[in-house]
Amino acid sequence: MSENFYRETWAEIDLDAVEHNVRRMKQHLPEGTQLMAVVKADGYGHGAEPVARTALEAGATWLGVALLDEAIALRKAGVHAPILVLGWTRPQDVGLAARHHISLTVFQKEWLEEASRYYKDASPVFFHIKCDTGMGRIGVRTPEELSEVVRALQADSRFVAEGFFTHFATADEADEAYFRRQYQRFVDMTEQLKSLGINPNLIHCANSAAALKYPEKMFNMVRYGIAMYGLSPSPEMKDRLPFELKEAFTLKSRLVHVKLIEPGEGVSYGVAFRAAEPTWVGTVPIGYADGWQRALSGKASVLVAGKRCPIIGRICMDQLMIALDGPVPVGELVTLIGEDGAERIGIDDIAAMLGTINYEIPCMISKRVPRIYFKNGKIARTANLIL
Ligand code: PMH
Repeated sequence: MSENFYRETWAEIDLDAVEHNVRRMKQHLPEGTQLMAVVKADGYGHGAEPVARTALEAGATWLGVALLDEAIALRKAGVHAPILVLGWTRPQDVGLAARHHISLTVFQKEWLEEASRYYKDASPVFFHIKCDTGMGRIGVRTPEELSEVVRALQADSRFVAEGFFTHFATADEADEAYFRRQYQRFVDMTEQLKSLGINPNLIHCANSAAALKYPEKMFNMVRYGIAMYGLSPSPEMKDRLPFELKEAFTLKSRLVHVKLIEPGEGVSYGVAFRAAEPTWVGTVPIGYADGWQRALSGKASVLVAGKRCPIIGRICMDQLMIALDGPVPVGELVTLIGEDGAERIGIDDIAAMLGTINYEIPCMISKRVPRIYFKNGKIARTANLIL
């Protein structure tokens, strides 16, 4: 299928879907609201750089990552757009961030004092102040803490307050009470910020859920993650989306072995499956080391020639077995996530089987699974992440 990987298991990333999801969100937001494409964790497992480039072409103006390392990787790949590191960075790395024109999140006065001592250059460093309005993760929590952070920032003339933001804990839930409280706290803190004499260019609070539900109230930027990848922020929101989201991630493989086993014969470690009747068994070269978790054993199915085939026995490190209706040739396409004929296995289905959220599913598909990128319906590039 491609020159740069040699295995029969791969993920297909539909960049046209990402483009659609960004364009529709831009249309959904009031004119002038900026869109930050959240591409942390290698673009939620889809690939940070291709997703970032696609999102920027479709109208995003900022990129969001969790770590300075992720931001530098994007710079090294030649991405020049503004990037914000959403998590905590070591104060001694402030110079590194500045050299790469990467904006940092701050919320600790001691951090700013330390960073000020470490930083030896004259060029400005751009910060977004994070406030904790109820997520309970990182951020200033009180008016006193906010004043202290602002003072520490103002104490170094090279430090620029470029943004002010918070993050919601429950924006995807039907009950809005906690969300409203967080929103009001954020409004109050933005007022306090003004009274302290700083007016950052960027004020942002929305994740996908908040941007989908309350586009008019989201200040001048939204941070767009899960829905950019075509996934609903929660099962509750799935039937109430304001526009269609297109899922970007599919997972495919090919049968590498097919055989008929006799009644009484077993399959895989521990012989958790034993044939009750003559059974056609297919071997698929994907396993838990690819992120196809062992906990999916006995739960997930795959699609072969438009039919659902259950995984039988335990999922191994690199392979799993499925029950086939009848003889199928080696090399036949196997769909683990995606559509085949009238059948479809969605990321949400796999998440439900594992008792987790859709966010975790593409993130768990390991680097050993090459990614193929589609643009304008054609293969645009392939990425073998381990070679
Ligand atoms: N902003 C911050 C600070 C985030 O942590 C995230 C996602 C987003 C924006 C995007 O949210 P969305 O994907 O719901 O649109 N962060 C996480 C997280 O830490 N765990 O799951 C998602």
